Amino acid sequence: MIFELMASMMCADYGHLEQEVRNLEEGGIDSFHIDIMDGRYVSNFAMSLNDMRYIAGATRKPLDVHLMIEHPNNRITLFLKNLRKGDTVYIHPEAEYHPSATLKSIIDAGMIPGIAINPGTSVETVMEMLRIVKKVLVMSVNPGNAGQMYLPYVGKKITKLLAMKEDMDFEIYWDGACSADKIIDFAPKGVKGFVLGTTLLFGKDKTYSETLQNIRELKF
Ligand code: S6P
Ligand code: MG
Repeated sequence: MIFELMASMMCADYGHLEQEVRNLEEGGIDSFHIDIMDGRYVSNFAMSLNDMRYIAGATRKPLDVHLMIEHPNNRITLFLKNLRKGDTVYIHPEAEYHPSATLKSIIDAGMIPGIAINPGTSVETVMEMLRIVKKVLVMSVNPGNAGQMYLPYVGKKITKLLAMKEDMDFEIYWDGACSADKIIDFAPKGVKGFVLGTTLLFGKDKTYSETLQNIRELKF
């Protein structure tokens, strides 16, 4: 079964960031998930523009930039000019007055446009944007922190999105508390990729190569 695995880099060891990138690449990670937080849209500060720039320079793999910031349009060029064509940029629609205009800037810069949907956000409220974006990042925890508990009511929303994705031409990605049983359950249904953080990948007694290989060998 083909699905993508992204490493949530806010969970990495910043004392050895370049080595972390190398080890994840060697393990076969598909892309690097960059959680940018401004302390306003979410209460936490996670990665910064500099962190993103550093990782962009340390790898040729795609970046998956998740903007948890207020009014991303005010700052979008700062991010876009440090990314490569084919990288993904997710915004949270409720953080912007005119989210479709911000998505257009992302598209015009050659990046893949995405929206991130919070656990409490209904599909109905982002319906029009589903026709603009190529990726929908479904948050299965509230944004702001790694290491939270999965919120089970999100499963029904994924089922709803799965029924719409062909017609509206987008792919679904999972972010938050991703465990092996979630991949076993949702990859065969059509969820295209999974962000891996502390639940499955970081801070374990296995190497990244071992963990990623175990995931690739899951029985469906
Ligand atoms: C949360 C952020 C996520 C987390 C990821 C961590 O605001 O968007 O990308 O970093 O969920 O994974 P885990 O397994 O620790 O929840
Ligand atoms: Mg994220």
